[in-house]
Amino acid sequence: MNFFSHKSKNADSQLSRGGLLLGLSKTHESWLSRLAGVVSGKSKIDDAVLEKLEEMLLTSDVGVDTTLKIIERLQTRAKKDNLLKTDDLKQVLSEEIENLLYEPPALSSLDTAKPYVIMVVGVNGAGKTTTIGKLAAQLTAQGKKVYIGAADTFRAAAIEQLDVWAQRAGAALVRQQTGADPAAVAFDAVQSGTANNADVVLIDTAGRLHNKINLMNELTKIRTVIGKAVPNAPHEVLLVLDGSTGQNAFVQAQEFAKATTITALAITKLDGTAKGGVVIGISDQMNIPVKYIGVGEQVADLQLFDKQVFVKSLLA
Ligand SMILES: Nc1nc2c(ncn2[C@@H]2O[C@H](COP(=O)(O)OP(=O)(O)OP(=O)(O)O)[C@@H](O)[C@H]2O)c(=O)[nH]1
Ligand SMILES: [Mg+2]
Repeated sequence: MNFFSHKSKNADSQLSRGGLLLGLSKTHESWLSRLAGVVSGKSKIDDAVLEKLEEMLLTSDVGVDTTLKIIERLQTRAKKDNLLKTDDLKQVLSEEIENLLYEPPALSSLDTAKPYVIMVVGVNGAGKTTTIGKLAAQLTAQGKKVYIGAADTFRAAAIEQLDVWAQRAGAALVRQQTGADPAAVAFDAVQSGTANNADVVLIDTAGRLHNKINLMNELTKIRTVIGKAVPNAPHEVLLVLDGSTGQNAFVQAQEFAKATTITALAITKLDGTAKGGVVIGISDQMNIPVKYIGVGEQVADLQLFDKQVFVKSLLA
């Protein structure tokens, strides 16, 4: 079974019996109660209903462009079928949202690239280290050999935090002292992962803002150096975004992608917020796939993004 394939529904414990993500329940409740307001007293989906729906989506962190796209599609459908009932709104809305969401193709490079190197980046506190810890634990549980590089040498407690995750996961941690050159740590990690026949190497990096040029250049340096240890690595540069910041996460994704190479997105902390609608806007507007979502603090709460499960968890 390949963790990187959507065919393997990992971490079933996070799913309720109906196959819904429990961690999205805050967003789910908010959407359902607001949708009830949108259709209240109406039996047909008309312009007034769509106007209210537009307002609801806009204030649910879906974002302007994506909201307008959804409303336009619903308008077209309502025109075609002027008996479109408000009872069907949840169903047609689910269909249109699902059509917008981009699901990354299953990656086969984990099978071909050994080690498969994932470099994890993002702003301070977004959930990088936690995401690495969860990923490491899920991978080792699947029998993969995992190496982790502690290339956040900036924050004092960062290496210890990662060490706790590595030990829990049964992954090897490659570290140096606080203040060491992060590119050198990343190089060491990839090199020793290669020498020890690791399947996956995960590289943690320090939190940084996209507008700090020197810090962005540091990421470029780390990436280049990793490529010297293993050709074509890193195979994935994963940007971690804090989903509970709503539209702010969206802006961060755009700005980070402008400042450096990003190949995949992880959106975390969706359990603590009703702002989960942001995943729809990010998935629709970015040319980078949302690959993982974080819906809690346990290992199983990092999930491969599955658009059907996601939409069902919002609207069922
Ligand atoms: N509820 C919840 N908390 C999360 C999730 N992901 C991360 N966290 C929490 O967010 C906080 C920050 O996580 P870290 O992994 O340390 O974030 P980081 O990006 O590595 O932070 P820096 O290294 O300081 O930049 C921690 O308290 C995590 O437990 C999630 O999906 N759900
Ligand atoms: Mg960290």
